[in-house]
Amino acid sequence: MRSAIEAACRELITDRAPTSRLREAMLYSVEAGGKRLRPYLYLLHRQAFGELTLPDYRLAASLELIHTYSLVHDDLPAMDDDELRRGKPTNHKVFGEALAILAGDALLNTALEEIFDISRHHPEYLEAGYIIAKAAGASGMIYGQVLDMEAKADDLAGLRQIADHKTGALISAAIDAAAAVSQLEHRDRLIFKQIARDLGFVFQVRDDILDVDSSAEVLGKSIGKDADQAKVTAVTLLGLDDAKKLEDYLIEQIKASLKQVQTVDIEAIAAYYDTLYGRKK
Ligand code: GRG
Repeated sequence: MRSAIEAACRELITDRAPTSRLREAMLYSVEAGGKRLRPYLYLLHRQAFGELTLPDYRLAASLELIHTYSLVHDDLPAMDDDELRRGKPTNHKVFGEALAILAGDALLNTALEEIFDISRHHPEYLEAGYIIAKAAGASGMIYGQVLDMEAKADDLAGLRQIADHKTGALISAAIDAAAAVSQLEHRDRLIFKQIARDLGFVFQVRDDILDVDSSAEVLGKSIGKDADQAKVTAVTLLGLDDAKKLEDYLIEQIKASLKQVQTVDIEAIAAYYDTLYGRKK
């Protein structure tokens, strides 16, 4: 599935961006690597909820393009000012700040063009497109980034609010978009919304843990940034041991929620979630 996702990402960009330095900059960050978590979550759930069809790969790739744009912009000097991403120099270090901004913009726009294109041919994808666009926007990921910049969190509720938007929104959208296309039964859809919310938070808590408990070689990005920037994270708020306890608690919540699902075979989903818990990168 990974190679299918990566082929679809490349196709989306080469189909829509003419040969140029802009296309190069877009491909550079997408092809630098990455876990492909969001497209994989979409395809995995879509497969479990229904049956995968051709547009699913392109919708999944759109999620990865949106995620990659957010990383390119997050690394800019005006934001996190990072030099390393996915084990490579960040986009602006290679292409300059102006082109990195435009490459990020173009990745987002390419994803939205693709989602519109899929939806005009297959109206059953329209709701999924709306879910994804909303999650990426001013009440979702971008809002989360602003909350994070303003460092408003000084308790667990504040931390969760940031994580739910900055990290959780797109992860949740991947799962809920799959539910929408598959017309998942209402009760199970609500359960998966809760699961997705917890999964986004546990993913962020692990990210906070790795920032103090890993290395740049393993992660492919700078570590210790949270402390440098005096960011409030699960680790700075709770300490490393309690952050790990919070992670364990969230994992138990997800497992309990999965047991409530009635109309879906959850085996493959549960097995994949298990690979995310305690991830090392
Ligand atoms: C700039 C609009 C805008 C949003 C930025 C994604 C993001 C929001 C900021 C990146 C910084 C960060 C630590 C975000 C938390 C989410 C997160 C863990 C992102 C990294 O995602 P991975 O681990 O990355 O899935 P790969 O490279 O594997 O795809």
